Amino acid sequence: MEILLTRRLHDFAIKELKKRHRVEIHTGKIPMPKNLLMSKIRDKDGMICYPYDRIDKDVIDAGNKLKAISTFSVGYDHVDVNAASQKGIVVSYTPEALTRATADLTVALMLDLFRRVNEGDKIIRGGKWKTILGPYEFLGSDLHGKTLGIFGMGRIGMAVAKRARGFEMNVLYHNRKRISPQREKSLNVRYVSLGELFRRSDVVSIHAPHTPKTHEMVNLRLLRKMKRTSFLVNTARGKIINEQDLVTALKRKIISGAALDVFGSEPIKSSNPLTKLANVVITPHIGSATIETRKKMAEIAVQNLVLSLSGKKPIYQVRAESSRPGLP
Ligand code: 8YV
Repeated sequence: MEILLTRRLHDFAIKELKKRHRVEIHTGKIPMPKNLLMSKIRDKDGMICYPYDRIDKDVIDAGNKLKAISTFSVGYDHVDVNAASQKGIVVSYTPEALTRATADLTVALMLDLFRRVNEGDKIIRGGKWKTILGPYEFLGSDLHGKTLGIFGMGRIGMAVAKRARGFEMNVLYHNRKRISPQREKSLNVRYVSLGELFRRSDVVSIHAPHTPKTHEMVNLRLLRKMKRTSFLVNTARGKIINEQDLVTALKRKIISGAALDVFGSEPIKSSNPLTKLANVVITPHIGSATIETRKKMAEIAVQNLVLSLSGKKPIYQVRAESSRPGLP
């Protein structure tokens, strides 16, 4: 069969695909312009795509022979799953593989906010470390005893909760559905409303999927509920936050700071107002970017595609939800 990779993948993964199928790898502009994507998908049976590829209804309809879409990600807000399922196209993804790596980065960002790691690095590189710091200078705060609010208690949210216990933090959470009492007990987490989560937490960390419901859900109204000393961390999807509102909240010191791995539109430009704010830590969407995790993701993305194309169930299939028409 004919397969499209919207960018190069690990050599072992390409070799594996080539054992059974003909593979075309896009090497030009990333993401592929929509017209090019629509023309390339026309004669393909399957594809491996990424979160920045917008696989909307037009693209899906252009894929006359398309049977399987395998995304190299846990997020699938870029694929119109309903449009695909209506045409019998199997959509698969790579959860689990990246849970720990993303949770680890979340903790790294949280530590950076609390202990001003990046800021310290910048001070030294900027030639501004002139004297040994005194007892009241350059202070951060303890993680221990602080309240972490997890918005979205799925796999990654739970992995973050586990890590937070190691730092002796109190953990609150909000989720579409409350998790079981046994799970709450073993994770040592308490369910609260979204408003309470933002009101009571010293740091709120986002781990919800991006859906029409969560689109720009974190806005000024919600940010105003937070304590002036609190922080926001986002390793999920940028579009869950209204970025302009966040900039306002950071500029007006409505919250103390933010650490962001994801943005409304990526890559962000150096002119983006977030890059000008001292109370912001930013990383270039690296939640899953470890050698081990990306290798595992490649293995799964390939297996998902190969299984789907041979008419079998992929390892991880995305199910269509009638409540989620179109793309957010
Ligand atoms: C990306 C991600 O897939 O899993 C997700 O949802 O956003 C990431 O793991 C990765 O950065 C490659 O684009």
